[in-house]
Amino acid sequence: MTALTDMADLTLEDGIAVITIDNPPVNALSQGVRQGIKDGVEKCLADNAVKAIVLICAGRTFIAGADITEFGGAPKEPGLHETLDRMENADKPIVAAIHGTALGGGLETALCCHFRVCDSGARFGLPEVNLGLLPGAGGTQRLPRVVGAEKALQMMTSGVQIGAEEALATGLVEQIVDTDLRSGAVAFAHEVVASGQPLQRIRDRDDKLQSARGNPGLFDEFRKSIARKTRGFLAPEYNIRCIEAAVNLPFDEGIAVEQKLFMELMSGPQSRAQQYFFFAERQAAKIPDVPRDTPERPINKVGVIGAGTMGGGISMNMANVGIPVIIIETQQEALDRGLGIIRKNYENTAKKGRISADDVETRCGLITGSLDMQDLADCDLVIEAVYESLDLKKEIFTKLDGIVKAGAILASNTSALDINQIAAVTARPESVIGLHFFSPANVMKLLEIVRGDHTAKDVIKTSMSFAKRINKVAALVGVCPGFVGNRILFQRQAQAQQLIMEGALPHQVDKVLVDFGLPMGAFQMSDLAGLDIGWNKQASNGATIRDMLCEADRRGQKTGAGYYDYDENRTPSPSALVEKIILEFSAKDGIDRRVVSDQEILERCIYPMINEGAKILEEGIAIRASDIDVVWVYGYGWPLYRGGPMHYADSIGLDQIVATLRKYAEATGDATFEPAPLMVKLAEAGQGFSSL
Ligand code: 3H9
Repeated sequence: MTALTDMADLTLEDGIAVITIDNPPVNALSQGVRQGIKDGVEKCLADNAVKAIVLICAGRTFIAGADITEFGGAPKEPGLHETLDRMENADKPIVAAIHGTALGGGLETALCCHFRVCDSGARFGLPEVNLGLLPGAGGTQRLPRVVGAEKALQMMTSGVQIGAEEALATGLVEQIVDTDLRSGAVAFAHEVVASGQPLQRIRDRDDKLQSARGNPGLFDEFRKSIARKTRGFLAPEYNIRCIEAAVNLPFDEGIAVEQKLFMELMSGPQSRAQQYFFFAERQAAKIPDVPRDTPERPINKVGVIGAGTMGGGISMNMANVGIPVIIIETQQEALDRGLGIIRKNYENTAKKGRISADDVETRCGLITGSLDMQDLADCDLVIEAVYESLDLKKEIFTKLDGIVKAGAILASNTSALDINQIAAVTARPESVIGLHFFSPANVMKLLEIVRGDHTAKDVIKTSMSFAKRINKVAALVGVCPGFVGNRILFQRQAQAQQLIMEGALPHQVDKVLVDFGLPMGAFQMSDLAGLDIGWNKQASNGATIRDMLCEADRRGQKTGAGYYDYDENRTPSPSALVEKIILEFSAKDGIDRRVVSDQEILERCIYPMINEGAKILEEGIAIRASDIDVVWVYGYGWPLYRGGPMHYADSIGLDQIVATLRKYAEATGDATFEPAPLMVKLAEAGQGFSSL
């Protein structure tokens, strides 16, 4: 064996050279890998004893892409293009042997080999779009030449992966090896040599592009089909343009289009934000005082208290990954309704073809119901998901403590209440934690995990791993009203209310927020959640706009009216009645209404959120600024291409945020605009949250 670099080595046996990449954890195409491949190929081409080359990876996966940590730095020789050109132009066959995930630059590397074999678990994808990019090493021109423009459009605009069988069917791989991958690939290389077959260079093919050439509407139809999902993102459109170039231009011209668009994306703010977020998400899994090797408690059975919208959604998460769940309700009718809704949800998913009819039965079979809390005795984790009443939650936890086996974790899905007070009613506060799911709980990716004063480290570790197991992204936060997500949301909602008193109307505020990239505005969100959350009919005396709307039975979407009027399809339209109520309120408070600009709406809704984020950091409620961004992207649909509120603040400059907050503090006299000391300190030092 010859070491090529510290990330690659070469062996030669019976005429077949094997270049092995070893760059844990994911064999990214770091400088040492590129150098190793290039040097290895050149060595083999110069050596008459070598008849063919196999490119394989050690560890858990084939090359999973370019090394993202190298992005933005000075280019390091050799470049990926140069390396891949050397491979594709080689006059000896090169066979890629693929296991794990061949992604991004990894798949592009494989596409520059002359043949590809894989094991049965291999997966393939060009996920650059998720980093705000497009495949920049020829992938945009080569993938459509292998799988066709239609499939390439789908893969490159979503980043979706395909498995080995599909790769074989589309011609992306020549063979699935069912023995040891390395020996299978070497045997394949021997066959290629023996047959004397010509080397296949994907750049020279265009048979798979013919159907797209005969279908001029293909691209615009495709654009329409993804418009809603990709609103605001640049990269999907740029990927499409590259595939159009692959279809309509010669290979080298297509590569030139790819290069130009790649550089544009790479130097733009969207990709910077999306790359930042890639690492933010992974960073969130790391808890400084809870080491990786902290033991975990086994979770084989889960109990959920409450069969309402949240309880039902939460339960589906477990059933989706094969964990049995028991749901507890107080009334048979409520239990039946909850179980019925779960079944309906699954049936709807099956109708869309996303799961099979068998899956519906399997998942529903994993969810049972009971009216008896004693049935929770053997659960490893119990998640309470009843309405937000501290007294009720305390009562439930007192009971649970006497029923559930020792060592079990007791969790509350509260979105704002004090976990410490809930834990204090039990004899095992170390086993109590907050698991805050976001609605719809079976869809939203975020799990805010709330650590109480006494929560044990193994309970935190178990909860973080459990989140991953049920396909959630977890962010660990501390106890304060509203934790990280809702505490920041309260600021925005309060400003939205204030803005409509001063002169804006709900639809104007919402439009600004939606144009910014959020999935819905402040008032649309209130209508969706229900204006009567926390509203008390008996105590209501028309003191707020919300009171007035609830008293008029305008309690949100569910009653067909709230801040907006809704038609039978729940399409909102501005309400003349609501406008009248708002105007009366302004008059009553002696406010002289004025025209509020869109810029003021944006700054007054968003900057106090950033300010609250800074306070949250100061208080140690969040571990890192990037964790706050994870909460807002996955819990509230903050546009990924803006990275999250804290990254957004850094991209604008904290000095500017501080100055703007001070301007509003002075103009309104509202102390919430006073910038947090931490932010002032960073701004004065010319730094951002990312420097913390
Ligand atoms: C590209 O290829 C551009 C080219 O087209 C053009 C170039 C000219 N680089 O996710 P995990 C780290 S763009 C550097 O927890 P999993 C990650 O940060 C790239 N580091 O594991 C983490 O570090 P740590 C296109 C990377 O098993 C560790 O590896 N490719 C990279 O759940 C484990 O990661 C992609 O976008 C990287 N490329 O999932 C693929 N990838 O332990 C991105 C990972 O310190 N990667 N790391 O926190 C993935 O999707 C997943 O990591 C993968 C494994 C599915 C591979």
